[in-house]
Amino acid sequence: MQSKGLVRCGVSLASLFWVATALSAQEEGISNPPTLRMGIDRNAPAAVTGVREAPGVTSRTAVRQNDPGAQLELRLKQARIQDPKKGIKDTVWLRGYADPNNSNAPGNLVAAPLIKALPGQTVRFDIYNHLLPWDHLPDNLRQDYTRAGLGKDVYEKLIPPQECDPAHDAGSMNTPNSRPGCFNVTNNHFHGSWVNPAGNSDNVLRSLYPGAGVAHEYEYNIPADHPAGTFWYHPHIHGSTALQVASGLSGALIVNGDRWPVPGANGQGFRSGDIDVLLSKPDGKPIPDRVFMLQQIQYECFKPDGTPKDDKWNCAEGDIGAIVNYENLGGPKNWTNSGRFTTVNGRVADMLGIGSEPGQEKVIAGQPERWRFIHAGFNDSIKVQIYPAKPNPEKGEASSLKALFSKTSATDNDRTIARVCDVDGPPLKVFEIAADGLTRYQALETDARVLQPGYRSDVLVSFPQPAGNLRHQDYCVIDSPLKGEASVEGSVDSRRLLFSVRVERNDARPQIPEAKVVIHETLSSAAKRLAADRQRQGLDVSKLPAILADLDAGLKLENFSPHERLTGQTTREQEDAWLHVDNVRLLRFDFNNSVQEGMSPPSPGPGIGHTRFSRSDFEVASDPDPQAPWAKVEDVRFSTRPDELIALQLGDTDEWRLRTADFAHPFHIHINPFQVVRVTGKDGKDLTQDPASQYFGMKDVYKDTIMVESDVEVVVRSHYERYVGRFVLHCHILPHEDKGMMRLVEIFDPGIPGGLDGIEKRNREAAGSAHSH
Ligand SMILES: [Cu+2]
Repeated sequence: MQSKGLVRCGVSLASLFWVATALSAQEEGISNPPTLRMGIDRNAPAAVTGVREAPGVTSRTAVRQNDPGAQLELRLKQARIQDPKKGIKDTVWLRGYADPNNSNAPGNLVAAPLIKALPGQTVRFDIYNHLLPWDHLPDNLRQDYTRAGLGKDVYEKLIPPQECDPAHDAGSMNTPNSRPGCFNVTNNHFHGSWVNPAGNSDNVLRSLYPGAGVAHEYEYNIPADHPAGTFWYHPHIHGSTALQVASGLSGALIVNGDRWPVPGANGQGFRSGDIDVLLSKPDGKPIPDRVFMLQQIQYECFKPDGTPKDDKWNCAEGDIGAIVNYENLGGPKNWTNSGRFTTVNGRVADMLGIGSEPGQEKVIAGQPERWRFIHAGFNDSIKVQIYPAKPNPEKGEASSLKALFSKTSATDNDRTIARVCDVDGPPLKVFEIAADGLTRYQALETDARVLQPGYRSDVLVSFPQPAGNLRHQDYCVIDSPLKGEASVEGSVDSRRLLFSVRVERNDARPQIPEAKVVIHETLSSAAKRLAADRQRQGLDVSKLPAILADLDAGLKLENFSPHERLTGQTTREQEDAWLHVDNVRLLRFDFNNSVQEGMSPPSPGPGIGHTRFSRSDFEVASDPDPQAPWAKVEDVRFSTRPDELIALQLGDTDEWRLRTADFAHPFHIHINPFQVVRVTGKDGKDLTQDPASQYFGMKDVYKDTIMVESDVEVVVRSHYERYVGRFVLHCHILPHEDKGMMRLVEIFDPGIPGGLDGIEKRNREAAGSAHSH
């Protein structure tokens, strides 16, 4: 169909050749990352799996032999990454996750497998850490590496064995003198998910040492009332997080839901629905659902024998790309100088809507799609904007953006974008329905989404019909410049192509209305269709009129937003009425001067200061001046000392006032998300109302990660529900976290005698007596 259409319209031979090439090469074109094969859930009741009815299968061991379940194998993995400087693919060997159950998954992808989950499901998988010295590797891995031309000498240069004494686990890695190291030790974090932080769930204080055949079992009990949305997972071992995430160890975690909003018990309140139910086509099937893992893999080049090259950012034929330590990892200048690109599902400047593999469905004009962006890097803030390609900017180029950008270096990107993408015209409008995976109260119509490290943004897009008789129109999805103080790079960068898109003519609907109308129509008709289904089954549909009225009133999604408001409805006066706030917490990032000292143990080092006012203190004390230097706040590097623990109480709602003493740092806290109350600039201006600010449209939005610009106060509120235990908050510039910009947090059950004051007092006393021994 595709090539017939092209022939009929007389598109140039060059583009025909290119399309044919793309179709024949299985690994060309952007597709969703492969899904982790979950296997039989050996802990589920027999009725679900049928396993226990199988003859001879009676014990847990037998079940395991029969079906090993989901596995993530951490190992050195070969990937091929396009280097547009030279227009060739580099061979890189990185710490990566393989899915041993899915041999069909493209082997050269750096992105980790996508994990799909449902509310109420327990997600179980085993991590095997095979980052072992050569002589301890399982035979099959040693054979794999040898076959791929990687021998013992080179292998041990790429992942040198390191002394990581288990006795020092909580010590050497997690004390005030902590420093990066132990790059072959790992663990796992479900970023943004609301789950148990302890045991073998979302426990980032756990250490998985390398060991052949050792299955580290993870069990994530996704509660039945967990919101559906876009989350992600990555290792979170202190001292190694940045190195491992920079190697591509991050994957999407998608929670799908099919809940329809219904009134609460006794008619009080309501149970929110999942936005997923509104995102279906007239035939009831879901609209295209694209996942974009944005990774920043800053590999260096090594000679074929594994020795470092002087020209570390230019791999020649036969060279090996790898990330071996922190020496050249991260840092604004390093990233820019490296010429590396943000990869999208492991691809550099590739194209969406081409190819014929599963997951490479075409993008059709006027058919809405859900795009889930996940910022899994830390080197570069990303401002996503979508522009049409210019019509025939130069002979042949209009239909081969992919070919053009696969050979356009980072430094040439800005010029080439100006030449072939219509960046002088308006960008495409997108509709953000969820921030950090959590459905907004109202979709935000915008022409740009700023993604900071750790952020997610779910947007709905609908492309217009290609002009004239053209069969397709291409688009440039670019990373536009951000001002320095708004970004992790700290300086204005130039435009880069993230990926291009081929949009096909919609023959079934010649006249396509504007995107807002298409999206409204899609959501409303899905609501009506599903309500009719429910009505036939005798299920509650009383929310339908409110849902439709909300959609009519500017795509409001009140019934699909999973959290209740912790803020006053609109005004500062209402917010300040302290209706729900138990504690006010001041928190400040402070990098001090260690940035110049490299990664040797810096002193005093980056840290996060924190101080707490209980509600009663706070009402007596005067409102802390948002512009004051917060002299009382003590900066503390990551530590497990009890007196430096931030103690929270289950059931409390706290207000967090976030600031930075130097440059911008993204704040992230595990387990419970927070609601943005206000973001105040230096002049007292509310930046959530300023279209030029990255905070625009963020008022009342729930998130788990938020950039704290210098000269800005970010005020958020969080309610601690269900889960007690220890976890962390930290800067999501991961090398900062590894250097100590992280704090230990613990949620305690309420009712402890003396409350939080008592815990803090006891912790101080415990630390005092520990020191005197
Ligand atoms: Cu930071």
